[in-house]
Amino acid sequence: MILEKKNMAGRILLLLLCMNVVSFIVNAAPQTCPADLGGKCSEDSEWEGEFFPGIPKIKYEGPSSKNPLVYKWYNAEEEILGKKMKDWLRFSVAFWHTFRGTGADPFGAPTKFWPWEDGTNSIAMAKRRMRANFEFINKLGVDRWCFHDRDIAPDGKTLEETNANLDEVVALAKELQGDKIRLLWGTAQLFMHPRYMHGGATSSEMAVYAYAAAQVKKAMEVTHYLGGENYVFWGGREGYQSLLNTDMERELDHLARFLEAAVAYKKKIGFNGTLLIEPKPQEPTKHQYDWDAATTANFLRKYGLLGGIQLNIECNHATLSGHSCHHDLETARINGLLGNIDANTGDPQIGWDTDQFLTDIGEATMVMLSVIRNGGLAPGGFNFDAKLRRESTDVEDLFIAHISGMDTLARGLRNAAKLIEDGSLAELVRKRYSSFDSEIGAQIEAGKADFEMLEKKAMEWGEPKVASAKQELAEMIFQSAL
Ligand code: XUL
Ligand code: CO
Repeated sequence: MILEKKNMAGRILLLLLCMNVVSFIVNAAPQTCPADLGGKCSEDSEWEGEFFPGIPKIKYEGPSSKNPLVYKWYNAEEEILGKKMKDWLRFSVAFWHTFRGTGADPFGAPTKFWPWEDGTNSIAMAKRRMRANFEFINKLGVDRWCFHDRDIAPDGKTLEETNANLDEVVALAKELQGDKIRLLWGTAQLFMHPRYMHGGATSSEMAVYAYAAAQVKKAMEVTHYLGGENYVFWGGREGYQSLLNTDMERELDHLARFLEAAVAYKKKIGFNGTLLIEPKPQEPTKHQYDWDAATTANFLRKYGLLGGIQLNIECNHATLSGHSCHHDLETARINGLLGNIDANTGDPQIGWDTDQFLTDIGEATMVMLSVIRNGGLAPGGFNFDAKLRRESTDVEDLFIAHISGMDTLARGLRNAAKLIEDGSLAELVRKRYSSFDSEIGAQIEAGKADFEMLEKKAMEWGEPKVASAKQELAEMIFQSAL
């Protein structure tokens, strides 16, 4: 009997589904409030009260605190090497991970069901998420955020409608930013939609190139409107899956034309932010054109784009390209291109972009050595392009992850400052190259030593004495600062 009833209900559901009635019922009344929220969400879809009611404003308590919701190393106003910690670090929350990350992976469904989400991608939902974002930023006590156009506002049926959706959400973001919170950077998402399957600026389809240009134009306009300090290009699909069907030279030429047009448009609208390219070697494409800092620097040099564009180095991208984060930071820095850091780390055993919060103090210290040598990152900063693990599902985990990432970099800053103030590491390096401080060394470095002269000297001096590199001593000095 029970079985019969179930069968009957099943048949009715199937029938309704066939008639598209079920989806009609769902679509007819787009949800604007979570079903189980009771009084928290009113008719006009505005959220009442706090999004993070149990979380206080995060304060500095110092290293001896056992409270997970305080800073132990990051003390925003404290001065290190003549600059406040907050000005060295310029932290930013990445909207896409913190507010659009669902925990889904290629093998599993979403695991995060934040209380303010209603399962839709409506404008009302986008606005509510934006409010959650700013409450999060305020409670965390950071001053900056970053976004992709499509993660803050839903696609419409046409580009005009999509732009109007974006404008509506951006207007709210502008209001919520007030005069305290800044947009570190905005960017256009040119990788999710199927139209971008061959790339945006490097697509084989001219109409897609045009669509990508229109999307970037709009994203630059809203970034400018929000007072953005930078604008980022991450070419997720600007690369190839096979060289057999790809005209690499033509695609790279197109990418350069695209960036030239962006530089021109930036000037036209009076946007003074820095344009940044974010290198990544692969994922989702087999080969991405902006493989690493050196490849991207060469691309900029070849196409005469140096001066107009800098680099946003992401640690997990650097390690995917076979370098350390420190290597890519130094490569960017010595080329005068270090503009911003996407702060995260990968996993030594997993071969993809795991986007984890950095917790390795040694790595953070090396990162901060580069940042200090660069004189800081401004107008760039540290954007937490990092996400919770799929299995971390509490709202407080969002706070704990950011606090831990911020404390790690703050600790790196303190350690790097210690190393610089102590001076023994710099002295070790200086000594190592001291033979170039001689008269002939100075001539070599000035480009005034020809081969004939050097041959004469080599014969006169005989077999050179070669000193130890002192690597273990360097490692010992470095460790002593951690
Ligand atoms: C992807 C990545 C992006 C960029 C912005 O690996 O890092 O989120 O930072 O498009
Ligand atoms: Co990134």
